Amino acid sequence: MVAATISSEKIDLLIYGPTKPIVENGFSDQFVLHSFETTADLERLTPAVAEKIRGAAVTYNTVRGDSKTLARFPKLEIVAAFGVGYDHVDAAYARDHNIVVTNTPDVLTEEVADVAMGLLIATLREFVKADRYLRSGLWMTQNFPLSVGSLRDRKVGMVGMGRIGQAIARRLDASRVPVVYHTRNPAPGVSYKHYPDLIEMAKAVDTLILILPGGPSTTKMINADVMKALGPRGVIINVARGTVVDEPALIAALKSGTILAAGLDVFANEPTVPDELRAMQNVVLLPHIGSGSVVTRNAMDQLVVDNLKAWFAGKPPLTPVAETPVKSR
Ligand code: A2R
Repeated sequence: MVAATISSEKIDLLIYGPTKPIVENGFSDQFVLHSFETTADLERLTPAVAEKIRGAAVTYNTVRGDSKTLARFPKLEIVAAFGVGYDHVDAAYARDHNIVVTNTPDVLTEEVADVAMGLLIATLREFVKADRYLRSGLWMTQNFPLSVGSLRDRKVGMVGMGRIGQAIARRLDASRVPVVYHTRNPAPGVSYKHYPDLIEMAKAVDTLILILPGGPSTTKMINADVMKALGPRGVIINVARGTVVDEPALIAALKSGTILAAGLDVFANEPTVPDELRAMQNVVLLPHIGSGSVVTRNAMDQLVVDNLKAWFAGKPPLTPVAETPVKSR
């Protein structure tokens, strides 16, 4: 792939997804922005405009850069996706059609790791239940029951040991919690024990933290067999993608006591969360807030803008995804 050269011509960009001030205000008048907030809105796009689009920002995963959508833009050179996970953009199609895809790694790593750690402790020590207990006035009559869960007697198996996985593992180190991990290949420079086999790791630990990409290679990999191997003290924390977990199997395992509890920031069919999960006491449920602070979301929006600007200034994009590497101009 060759980066575009600088030209005096106006550059037409598609801005697809929720409105973001940093994106809307981030481009000079060399660019013409065509903004569409939702999939339904995009139907208003005329073929004449589609024909001119050379770059696209996909500003949230509520809209999809699937092959059908990307195919509408014959001159498309680059898709800048918001988020580190980009399973909502068809990177294989982009690669095959000479389109670069970028994501927003690194700027959210520590934020998501903070949320993973907070969710783990909230799940084990039952913070949400304790908050409700206090507000209801019950503390006036008796102390909150001791929590069955604790970080003190746990061993964590990380599923995924990339940028965010390593940031979570550092926090677990600081908390004196033993860590092992499962990935397809041992992570370079990582000294924790590596398990090539997920079931073997699940048998050896009592807690799984999921922090790996969504998509076909990971769909429902946390299934009933993994939960059974984890056992009745088992706790699952998911800050990856809802698709990674077999959600009906998780509900069944939580109900039957096959595992103890779960902390979930992501769901299979967001924003719809199964009523059965919502009714359970042994789960903590968050509305996909992993990177969701003002400071981190601003940094992610800025990286979307900076990738597009770099490309149209004739430079390599800052953070191309693995499927569409661009190493030099
Ligand atoms: O399998 P490897 O050796 O490529 O290790 C990567 C692991 N991973 C997998 N592990 C097991 N089975 C798979 N099929 C599989 N596919 C990928 O996930 C690596 O250790 C980790 C991904 O690390 P990074 O690319 O550095 O991503 P980062 O920044 O840590 O974010 C992870 C995910 C995102 O893709 C979103 O789904 C979520 O966190 O926010």
